Amino acid sequence: MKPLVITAALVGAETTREQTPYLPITPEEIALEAKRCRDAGASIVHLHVREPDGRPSQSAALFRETIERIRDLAPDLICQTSTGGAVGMDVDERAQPLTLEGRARPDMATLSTGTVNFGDEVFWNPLPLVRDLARRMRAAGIAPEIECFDVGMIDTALLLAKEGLVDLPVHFDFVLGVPGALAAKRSAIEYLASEIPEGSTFTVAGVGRHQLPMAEISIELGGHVRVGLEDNIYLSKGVLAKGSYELVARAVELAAGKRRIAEPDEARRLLRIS
Ligand code: KMH
Ligand code: ZN
Repeated sequence: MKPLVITAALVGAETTREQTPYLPITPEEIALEAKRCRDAGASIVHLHVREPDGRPSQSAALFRETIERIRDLAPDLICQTSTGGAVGMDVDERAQPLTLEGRARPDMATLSTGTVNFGDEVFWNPLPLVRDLARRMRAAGIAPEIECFDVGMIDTALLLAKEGLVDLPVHFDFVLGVPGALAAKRSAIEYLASEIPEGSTFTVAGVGRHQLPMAEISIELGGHVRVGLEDNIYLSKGVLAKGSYELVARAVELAAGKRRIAEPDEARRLLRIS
């Protein structure tokens, strides 16, 4: 059976403790949640961090503490840091996790390749900013995951490859169902998957109630999956997930008989992460 890489998006920038008491906030809470997700079948954790009061942050110090704690508890997990941060952050703020070295250096980081409506707000990614982040990732030797919230973002990734800022093949994440961006539907995944360059890989992150249905379609179509409280807080209608680990466990169930779950070392090879 073809291996399935599961990413757990543990925190995000938008989910609040008011929405769910299970959202991890401190580095210790995030690391414990990462370990639970690793045990449930995740090989990658997508990381944001929060200030002690819950505000979204891209603080290098908070990322350092979080990643070091994760490496203590789950040494083989692939740590993928956000460079999107929260809407309204500037590029230097967003790029802070890319400066980390030693044990705290992330294995991978997100690279959103276009500006997009994000609910009532705008997630601002003009080309000079995207190039700047791509250059910083390249200089740090950190593998990008191309975040596509809309179809043209694949084309922009190809432009960056032409400019020598991104190596092909590359790993994509199709984020589907953000209000104002590309909707979560099977035809969107089929189209996006048909557009990525030869040898590239993709993950699908469905937002809100679309998370598990989109994961199921991606499993069927040979893609990988991202689940977790960043994108969806419910295990089923009206039932809060007690953590991202429950959503990881659900993804494992969805894959039963169709895909085998990749361990982190295999995920590293599949997604070309050094
Ligand atoms: N919080 C969103 C505005 C990423 O992690 O790179 C951006 C985001 C994408 O979450
Ligand atoms: Zn994120």
